[in-house]
Amino acid sequence: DVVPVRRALISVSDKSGLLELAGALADAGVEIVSTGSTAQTIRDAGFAVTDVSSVTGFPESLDGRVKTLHPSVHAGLLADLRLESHEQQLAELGIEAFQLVVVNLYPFVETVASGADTATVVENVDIGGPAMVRASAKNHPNVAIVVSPSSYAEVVEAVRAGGTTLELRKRLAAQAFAHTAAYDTAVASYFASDVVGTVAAADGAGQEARADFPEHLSVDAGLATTLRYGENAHQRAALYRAEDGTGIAQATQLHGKEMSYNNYVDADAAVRAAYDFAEPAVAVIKHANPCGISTAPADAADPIAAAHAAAHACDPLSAFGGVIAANRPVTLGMAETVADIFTEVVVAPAFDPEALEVLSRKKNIRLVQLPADFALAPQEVKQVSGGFLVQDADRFDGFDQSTWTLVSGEPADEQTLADLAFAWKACRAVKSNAILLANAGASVGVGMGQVNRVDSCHLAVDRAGDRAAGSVAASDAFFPFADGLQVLLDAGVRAVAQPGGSVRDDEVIAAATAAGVTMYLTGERHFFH
Ligand code: 93A
Repeated sequence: DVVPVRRALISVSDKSGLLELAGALADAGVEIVSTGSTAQTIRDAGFAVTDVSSVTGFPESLDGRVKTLHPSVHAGLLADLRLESHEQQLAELGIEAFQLVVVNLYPFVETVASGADTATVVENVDIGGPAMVRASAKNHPNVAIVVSPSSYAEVVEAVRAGGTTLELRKRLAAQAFAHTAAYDTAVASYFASDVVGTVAAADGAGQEARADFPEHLSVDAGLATTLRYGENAHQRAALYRAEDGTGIAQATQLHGKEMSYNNYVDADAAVRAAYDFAEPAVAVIKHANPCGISTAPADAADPIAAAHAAAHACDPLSAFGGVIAANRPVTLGMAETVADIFTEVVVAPAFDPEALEVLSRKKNIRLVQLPADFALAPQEVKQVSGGFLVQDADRFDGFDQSTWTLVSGEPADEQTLADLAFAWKACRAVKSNAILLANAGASVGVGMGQVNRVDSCHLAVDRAGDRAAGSVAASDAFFPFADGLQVLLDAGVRAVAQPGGSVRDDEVIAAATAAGVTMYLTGERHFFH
């Protein structure tokens, strides 16, 4: 079942590793047939190459839309040479078979993510490429199909050793079909959703809202998308994109059902939380609050997967149906874990191709990609009845822990300081009154949105369970009395960071001191409502 390679068809958009491959095939005496710019690249490097147009007897036409879509190519891909009749027909037709096909497709997902206009996106729907990939994969008893530069080395080795084995060709065929399936899923999602690429005209509600919109945000009605409904099914809604190009409104959906109003709100909160960290970080959000936030241990092999696992572990019960943001590309490792958890949305700066493939198998999960130059919006707008409130976004720009004041206990060691810095930043993503317990760069208990700080402390401690003892705590605003802090001290926290500034700071500090617990005042409040 070893098939020696005499003739290869190469047509690639991603030209990485192409010349090494062409050189190795040329050395092995393989004839290379190739398309447009792929042929040019190979020829420029000094290797012999046959233009596909001389095989088809037909020029590459319609701006490249028709290059390889021709019986002279496809009969050469599909002939099953185990059958005498196929061999005979090829001979009669004067068509030569291919034993190796190397194709990667027009960069559709990347083109969508770049914010290209609809015509450009549509032009990047590859037709001839997937046809060759699927034909070759079907005919794997005769043809080896390669869709990724990461397979070049293995295939070259096989060519040199006398040919490809059935085991290899079958494995490559499986990758090929998975690849075209994921590709078509991305294309289908693009066409199915008007959130993506095409900008729907705002409806009447949108136009009226536009008239009242703060002028300095320069929102253009042309940049609006009508959403299916608002927070509830009976409310009309639209998304307006600010012209400054910042924030979640600029994200591109790669897969899944249309983004809803609530999805946008939660995705925004998730991104705001994850992007507070320079190191790899993941936030899992429900109802605009974190179920968990985590960075990755320094020695993690797959940092973003480790960060996700720890963020999920904080409160797995609440994470059901959550919205996840990662501040690094989603890896296969992270994707495999997420695929097992019911998740509404995953937002990230990128998805590794294998991760996209795994997650795209889930019909309902929404995969949303942030632009490469993503920045959070510099200002926040909140609607109150009859008007808008506008404020500078709350940021940690120039975060400097050395400005904190030690007011109780021993100075924290390096690990505790790092944990306090993490807890302090993570706490900012929690709706007030916010208390966040953390350990080893991950939240272990979150108390959010209560109308008194004591209840938030109880909630954080209850959620942390036996992880409360030995954790560090952060509070988004000062403790007005010692009672809330006492809940944390009784639970055994080892250190606390809070802004200070209460008229009863002395009582609060005395409680920490009596418990022998380290406490720092940060001097800055981070309410989030
Ligand atoms: O426009 S197509 O759908 N029509 C074709 O006949 C065709 N043949 C190959 N796209 C086609 N391709 C794609 O062109 C390949 O999948 C590959 O991504 C790209 C390589 O073109 P070039 O060699 O001109 O860069």
